[in-house]
Amino acid sequence: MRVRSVELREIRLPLVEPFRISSGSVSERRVLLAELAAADGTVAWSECVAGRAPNYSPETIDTAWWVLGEWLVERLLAESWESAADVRARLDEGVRGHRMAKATLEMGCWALEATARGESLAARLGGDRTEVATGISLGIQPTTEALVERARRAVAAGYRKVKLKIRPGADVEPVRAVRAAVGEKVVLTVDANAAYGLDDGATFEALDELGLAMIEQPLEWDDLAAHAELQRRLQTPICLDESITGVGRVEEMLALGSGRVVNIKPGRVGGLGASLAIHERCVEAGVPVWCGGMLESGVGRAYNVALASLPGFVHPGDLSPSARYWAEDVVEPEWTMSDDGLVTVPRSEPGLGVSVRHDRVDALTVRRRRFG
Ligand code: OSB
Ligand code: MG
Repeated sequence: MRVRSVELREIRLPLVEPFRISSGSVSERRVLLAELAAADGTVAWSECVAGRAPNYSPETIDTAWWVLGEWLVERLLAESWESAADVRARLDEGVRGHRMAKATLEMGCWALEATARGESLAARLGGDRTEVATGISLGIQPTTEALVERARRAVAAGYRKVKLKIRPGADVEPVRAVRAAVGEKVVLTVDANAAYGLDDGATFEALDELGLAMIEQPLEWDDLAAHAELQRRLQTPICLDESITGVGRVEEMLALGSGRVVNIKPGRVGGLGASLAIHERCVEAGVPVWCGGMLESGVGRAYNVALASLPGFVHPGDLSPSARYWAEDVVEPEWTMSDDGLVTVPRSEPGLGVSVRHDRVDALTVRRRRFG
């Protein structure tokens, strides 16, 4: 295929409530959307997961906007490709890092390819599920009571996993309170977003007693050796998020024993090709994976849901329905969840299975740039 034009846009989407993690808070999502058009007329939308601030990864929406415009789009427009699986290598030539920016185009190419072949994205990726299990990620709350209330509501709504964001000073006590409120049977996890060090031993010992399904990214985002040291001391599996930037980091994790679960976010690892490689390697090694989220709009969510339909995704994903994030999404139909925590994987139409509401996207657009 050959991509003939790319239009980048930034839209602003207010969250229904602010989302706080250990390293920062967001109340309005700045979302970079891309519209790719192929020479044969096929169109696909994709989304960049980078946020306003470099507090999760070094990338931001502004670095992505810049590197796409300066380096990446031009490269994609220059040549045709046999398979979307080949696009990443081309984007990597002479451009280090910037995985979220690269993923924007790479993922769009998978959707173009699926659409042109008349296949759903899930089918194109090799996923065979018709629905995927969903968990909720609850941000840090001002009080323990507020957190307990949200956790109770999430369990009542049917979510199959409840993940609590933690930071030093808001960890053992609120997590213990949630565990007491929801009971032993609820799958509970915590995500520190790299807020701790190996010297926080007492906190980890206490968390280790709370029956958590995993502790996500407790330590420095790029320190696999420290995670290996911590994993040796804990019963609870460590799940790596920020640390896994590609399949090479999975090899290192396995060699060092840095974790026992992997959170795959296609944006973080540079696209769907890398996600498939990580999935495959983890299945082979017996490491459970699940699909993380980055507060995506309904566009990015379509890619995550399709990916989570693969067999190695054994834990519920951070794939909440549209209404958990937005008063109104930018796609139709909006993403919904059944009352037993399942999201339907679109399989009956080619491509993403949701359409972009152009009127709404136009109204929310604060900048746009067209190439080709
Ligand atoms: O660490 O998983 C994370 C959101 C922004 C940045 C990092 C993370 C998250 C989430 C959100 O947990 C999950 C979701 O999209 O529902
Ligand atoms: Mg995380």
